[in-house]
Amino acid sequence: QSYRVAILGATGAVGTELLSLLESRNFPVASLKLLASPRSVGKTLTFKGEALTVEPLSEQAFANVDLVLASAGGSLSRQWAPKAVEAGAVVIDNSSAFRMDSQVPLVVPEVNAQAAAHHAGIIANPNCTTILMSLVTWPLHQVQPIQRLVVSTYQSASGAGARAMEEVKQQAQAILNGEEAIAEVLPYPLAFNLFPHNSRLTEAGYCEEEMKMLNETRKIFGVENLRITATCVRVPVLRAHSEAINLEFERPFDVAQARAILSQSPGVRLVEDWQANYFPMPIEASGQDDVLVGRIRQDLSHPCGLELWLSGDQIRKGAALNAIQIAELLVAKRWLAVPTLA
Ligand code: A2P
Ligand code: 11C
Repeated sequence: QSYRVAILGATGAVGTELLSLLESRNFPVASLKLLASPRSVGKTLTFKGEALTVEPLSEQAFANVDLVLASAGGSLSRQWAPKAVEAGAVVIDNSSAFRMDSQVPLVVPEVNAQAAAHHAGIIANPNCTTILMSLVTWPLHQVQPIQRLVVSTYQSASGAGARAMEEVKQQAQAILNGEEAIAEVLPYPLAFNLFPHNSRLTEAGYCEEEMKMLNETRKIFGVENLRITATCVRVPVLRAHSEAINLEFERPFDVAQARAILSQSPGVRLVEDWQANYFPMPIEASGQDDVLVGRIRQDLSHPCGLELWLSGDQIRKGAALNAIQIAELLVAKRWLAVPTLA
């Protein structure tokens, strides 16, 4: 069996990766519709050697579509995902619009695949930093429940979209030419700089990106009161995010055991050469499916603490790959249907 697929936001950083993963992973595509803004309508993108023309969003766009992969931002998802479901499609949504909705499963297939069984047409793809962190910490949490998690992120420009990636390159070029770096997409120049994450600040003093890490991890793990805190920072890297994670357990977690567990965990690759001081780096994580983890060590400030470091491709496992894995899961389990009301 094959499926009629639409990509909403097909021309974006995540959209183009969705297109290429549908092809490289041989997803059973019967037909493919590419949707983007009026700016891109008429452009062509290639799928399996065939040029497909980008179409506009419209009331009719989701007719005769089984699966929508949405990555055009929260407000468009909020507006269009319910219409797509009404038209009979299942939506895998990469935006934050529905993630905390109790009717909407929030899924990292290696962690909580079963949650996807109970959807009402929309399944949410978590925030990228949250996906990378949960993939790496879940296997340890299975052995000993995490008591407290402290994370600091080093987030690439790609998290702010294709235009932000272009902007940071132009800024670097400008600075090398002795010119002024201009910031239009991101709030400040990112080249040769960094700044606390550019999402809106909440009253508690955390930005939205940090709150997403807290709330989404609790939902994915199914641990409502998980003690977790985050500091998110944008760094001048193009497409892979990195994270420094401190975990506290009830009892000491043997470092060799943690290493053995992570070297066998799905979607994770252990990258550690202590002699060479060689550990995960965003340039090496870019374009990779696996999240790279390493620098696993005992926290010297706490007998039950563990430190680790990861780098993962924000556009792949942080977004498009996770969404495609959810789609593959729905196909394999025969969950790719909008439930009808009895
Ligand atoms: P476009 O390329 O035509 O602007 P990114 O996250 O990389 O910035 O990508 C955002 C995606 O969402 C792009 O494909 C973009 O299309 C699409 N998009 C933005 N605004 C709209 C809109 N009003 N209608 C449909 N798609 C949109
Ligand atoms: C970033 N993670 O790097 C963000 C972008 O909730 O999907 C994606 C925000 C989200 O800026």
